[in-house]
Amino acid sequence: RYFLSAESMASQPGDYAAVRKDIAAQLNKPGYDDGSAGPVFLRLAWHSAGTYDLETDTGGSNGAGMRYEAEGGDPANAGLQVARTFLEPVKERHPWITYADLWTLAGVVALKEMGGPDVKWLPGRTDYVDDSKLPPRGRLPDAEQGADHLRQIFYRMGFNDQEIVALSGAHNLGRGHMDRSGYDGPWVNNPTRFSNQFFKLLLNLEWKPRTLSNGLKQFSYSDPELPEDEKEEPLMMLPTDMVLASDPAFSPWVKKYADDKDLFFKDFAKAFGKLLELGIKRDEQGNVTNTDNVLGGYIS
Ligand code: DDH
Repeated sequence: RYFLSAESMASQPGDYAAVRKDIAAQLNKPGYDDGSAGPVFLRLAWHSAGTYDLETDTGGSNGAGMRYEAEGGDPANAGLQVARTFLEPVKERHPWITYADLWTLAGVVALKEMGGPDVKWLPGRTDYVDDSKLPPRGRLPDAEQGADHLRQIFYRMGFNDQEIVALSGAHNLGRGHMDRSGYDGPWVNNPTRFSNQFFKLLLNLEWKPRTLSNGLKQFSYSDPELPEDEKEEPLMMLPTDMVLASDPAFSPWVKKYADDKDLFFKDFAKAFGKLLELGIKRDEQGNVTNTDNVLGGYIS
């Protein structure tokens, strides 16, 4: 017989359902942004994985390198400590889960809770940091740049043009923060609900260039029909978002996803699942084989 104690809140190693539940419980954040930690969880998952380089097999979510200044202090990751702090109580309840698994799973759970598709997720990432696998800075995309840059960044991870567009649809969620990236505002009116609205607005609104006080350029839309006192917060697009609509190979996918939400959800789920697996090697049972560590994982 087990006696109930505070410890009974904790879970058995491997009980990912319990972790999922606790991540979901962390999403509701009244007073923070648009009331949800969901968007910043998704961005944490993406930035943890999006440093991967296929050619050198460096970077990626394995190792949770963002815990350290070299990666966590990258200006591209500004603000993501907020997400990591929100997840700390979950780690405390389930100390057996690695940060690398927790952060990627948080993205998957957040997406689903915000109305998005199921993404296939497998555990097994370790928190062992192999110095030779640490990504240099500059691996994540720079919003001020153009199509060549987007291709260079995403081809490096092994994605194609269609996958670039699908993944970029994540900007249906969340917002730019002046004190993080320097950009300002949400892409859509309901930034905590996943949909294909980002693509629809990208194609259908008249976006006006706007230079922010910090010198960054973004594109802006506010409804000209609304009287001054009813004006809502303007919507925004990054320069790299606008490129998706103008580039001849990207734009057909923008149109497809604007027209077909199911296709977008299916393609997003597939590409996001692939992103989270970059650099993780598994055997046929799904067990990770590149866990050359005894330090990572759970030490009881
Ligand atoms: Fe992004 N993103 N992202 N993004 N992103 C920002 C916010 C969010 C770029 C730049 C920015 C993806 C691709 C790109 C999310 C998910 C994803 C911000 C604002 C910038 C800047 C950050 C801030 O100020 O807090 C660029 C450039 C690209 C690109 O070139 C393709 C991808 C692939 C994803 C993904 O998840 C698959 C999410 C979610 C946010 C909202 C975060 C928040 O806190 O809200």
